[in-house]
Amino acid sequence: KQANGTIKIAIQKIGRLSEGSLELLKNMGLQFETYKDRLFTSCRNLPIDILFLRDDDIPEYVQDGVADLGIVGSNVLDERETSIQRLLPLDFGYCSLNIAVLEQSMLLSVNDLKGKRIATSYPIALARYLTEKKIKAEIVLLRGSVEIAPALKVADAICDLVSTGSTLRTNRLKVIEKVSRSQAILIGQNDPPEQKKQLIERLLLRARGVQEARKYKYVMFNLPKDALEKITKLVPGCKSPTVIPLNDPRFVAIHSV
Ligand code: PRT
Ligand code: ZN
Repeated sequence: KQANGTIKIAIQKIGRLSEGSLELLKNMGLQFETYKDRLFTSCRNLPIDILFLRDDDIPEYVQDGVADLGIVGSNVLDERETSIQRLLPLDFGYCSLNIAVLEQSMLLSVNDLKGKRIATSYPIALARYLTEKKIKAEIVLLRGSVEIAPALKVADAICDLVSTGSTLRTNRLKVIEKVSRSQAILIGQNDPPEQKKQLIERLLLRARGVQEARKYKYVMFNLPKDALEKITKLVPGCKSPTVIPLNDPRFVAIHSV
């Protein structure tokens, strides 16, 4: 009976989203072990399996129902025609898809790209952007090492993800346009199986809880009693802070969210 109801969550095996994905699942209260080279692991405390996959495969796995939930960069979804649900942005894995050219290039904006060649691994997002801007340019599809295309004269510009910007700097490239932004996102099926709906809802609730909790801090400290009025204005808490008397009557402790 449990086998049917087991939820499968697909996350990236090795890469930029792995750590954030594992951290989220742990913070959601899932208890599991991870070992290098394992393709999946089962949770000890809930009927949940975690699958470790290449990020590019995750949308298909979710769409086909092999996985019930998945974590991918929204940029990966933007490149696909999959009918899946974007359930929750996860606030990690931030990057942006940018158009860049060699530092000494005369190309200064998207308008200068008419008739030029732009190398990218993200042809759909780029084509959409160019259409929007009414620019006709040639898209050169590369699967990797896009950043070296201008130096090799394979392209006049590139359109690639940037997070720290160090890859661009190393390759003497500068950004001239921002195409889109991306972050990790929790995805699910459009119409999940009936017997799984309840657990999926519960997991989503927990994921939202983890997201919410990240916005708050719980602080506690001691202070002289006569500073209390001033301090409560600074740390008002959700409703009002908890104030606890100390053994020394001149001081109190304050607890506040
Ligand atoms: O093996 P698998 O296919 O799973 O891994 P992958 O190599 O395809 O993925 P990975 O780990 O590189 O990226 C996974 C996801 O992380 C992407 O889909 C994005 O949503 C997100 N992400 C965030 C990034 C970056 N930042 C990023 N900077 N993905 C890729 N990059 C690349 C970029 O293409 C460029 O080559 O990193 C380089 C630039 O980085 P900076 O830091 O030098 O600017
Ligand atoms: Zn990939």
